[in-house]
Amino acid sequence: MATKNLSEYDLTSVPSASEMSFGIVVSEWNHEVTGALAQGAVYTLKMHGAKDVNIILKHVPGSFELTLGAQYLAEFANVDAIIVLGCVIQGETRHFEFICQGVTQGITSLNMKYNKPFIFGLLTTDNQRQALDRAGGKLGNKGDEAAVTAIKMLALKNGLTK
Ligand code: DLZ
Repeated sequence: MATKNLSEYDLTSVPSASEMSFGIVVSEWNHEVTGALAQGAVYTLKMHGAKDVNIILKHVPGSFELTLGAQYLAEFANVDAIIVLGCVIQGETRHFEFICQGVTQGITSLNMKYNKPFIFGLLTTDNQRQALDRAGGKLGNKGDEAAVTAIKMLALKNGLTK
């Protein structure tokens, strides 16, 4: 079981995001959790220099729609990286598995198709408590981590292509 704040990181190890642009797609399902993830992601991008004008945030109905929402942002908004944020909580049926598999495969494919970072910020938990612990609770905020990952992946790409 995770026992530490997983979002703790060395602030100085994160490159500047001042010249980067980001799309964020947020699922409305479990909005108490996903809203906190989104808040963390936006806060962290801005803390590392991203400008408001370079952050586009859009909502989709559920986590299953994150993949297409992310593809829309890649096609129709001129952003450098895209972060998807959702929360799937295990229920009594196998729905959970299908959504998680669908999003995982979908986001992986988008990374390859567009050759740009699509960051996987999907919580897949047994219950709401575990989700809240990872959305600004005692185990940090996966939205913060997704933001840092997006910045680092763009810096990697920029370092190789510019
Ligand atoms: C239907 C459904 C269920 C049961 N559970 C969740 C969930 O825990 N988290 C989530 O983000 N979405 C859930 N959904 C909705 C699906 O993601 C999707 O929106 C619908 O199946 C319509 O495609």
